Amino acid sequence: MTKSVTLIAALVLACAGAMSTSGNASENSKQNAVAIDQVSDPTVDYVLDMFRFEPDFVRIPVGGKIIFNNSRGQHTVKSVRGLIPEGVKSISIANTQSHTQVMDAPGLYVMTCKVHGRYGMVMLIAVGPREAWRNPPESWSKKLNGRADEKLQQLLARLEQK
Ligand SMILES: [Cu+2]
Repeated sequence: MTKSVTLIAALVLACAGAMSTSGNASENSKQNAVAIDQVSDPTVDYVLDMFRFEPDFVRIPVGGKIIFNNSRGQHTVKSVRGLIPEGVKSISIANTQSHTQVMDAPGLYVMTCKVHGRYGMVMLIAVGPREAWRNPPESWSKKLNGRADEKLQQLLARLEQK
């Protein structure tokens, strides 16, 4: 009796284990892929929100993926020269509903929309843990101007929060 109960329990556990393994796998791949939309919303009161990436600040692990959605019409995604880790190829996305970018190099990535960057359409991606960043903010020599800079400063303030 005890033996058969143990056996059944073992079988149930084995099944649950198999199920939770596959469940975790899909969850992990989801966590490692973050979708960022590009939004135009002329009804908002706050000027920096009119053209925006959503979300505009993302932390992902090294090797994580960003799915850039809605790079259409006037919206584009463009890495800012000097504000991505050294040695990383510049990122430029346009005329596509969805583009998946694997973020292999740890560091900070400032991205903008070529058309709306001057209205503050700027976003920040932090890849990997701070200790691993190749280009922490204190190493930056490049500055943005106007509303783009205003927005970037807000994003950097959020970077400081845990
Ligand atoms: Cu845009």
